Amino acid sequence: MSQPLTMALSKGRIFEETLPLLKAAGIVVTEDPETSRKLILPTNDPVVRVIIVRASDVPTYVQYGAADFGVAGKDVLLEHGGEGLYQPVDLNIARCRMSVAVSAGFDYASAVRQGARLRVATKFTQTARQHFAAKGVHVDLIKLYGSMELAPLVGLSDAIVDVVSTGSTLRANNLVEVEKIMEISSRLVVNQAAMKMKRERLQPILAAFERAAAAIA
Ligand code: PRT
Ligand code: MG
Repeated sequence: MSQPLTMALSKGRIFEETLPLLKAAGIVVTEDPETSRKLILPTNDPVVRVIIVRASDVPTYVQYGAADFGVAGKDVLLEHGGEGLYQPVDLNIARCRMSVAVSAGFDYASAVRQGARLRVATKFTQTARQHFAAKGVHVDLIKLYGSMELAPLVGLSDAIVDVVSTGSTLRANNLVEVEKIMEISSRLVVNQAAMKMKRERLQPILAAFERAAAAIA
């Protein structure tokens, strides 16, 4: 008797970088989410399927057991809170850093020193709140859902908190990275009930992911 398994992934870099890990576990996704309109993708293993969701929705699907496991960035997991999830493996994929950036002319050091209220635009309000609270800096957080780089350019905020990889988006918009908050990579997340009930099916996949991830590190 084989238990069906559902894995939640987002399109783009997480899907692309998870494919080799799946391959190490003997799983091949047989449709391409970039060209298929299907949200449920089959694999070569009749009991394993992949659902395609927004990156920030992966923890929610796994938390409620709509997916048994999935892959999510640490940035997304910190905002979600991790309730109902095991995070057994750091996959070392989709690596980037969470940073503070400001307009090239803005004197961040004095703004922070003088104890003025800093206006910070971000999608990552939990992470930003914690970071500035730990520094004792007063902030007004402005929640955005994307294109954070625009906010300082049009006077919506003094600073942004965003993930950065090459830094070319910041440079293209005349922004400067003034503080690194943390390194980010993607984690395997597993529903806590599934970890117990479907352990037999999940364990070999987790082990293969762990071995493949160690090889990337
Ligand atoms: O796109 P959507 O709104 O659905 O969600 P998302 O942007 O969170 O999804 P996606 O697929 O873009 O990112 C998934 C995960 O990849 C994130 O949760 C991060 O953990 C990780 N990751 C790694 C990144 C980046 N690198 C990255 N560069 N996520 C986003 N970016 C953005 C960055 O914010 C910048 O605006 O890409 C842009 C270009 O970055 P530079 O520095 O290379 O120019
Ligand atoms: Mg994106």
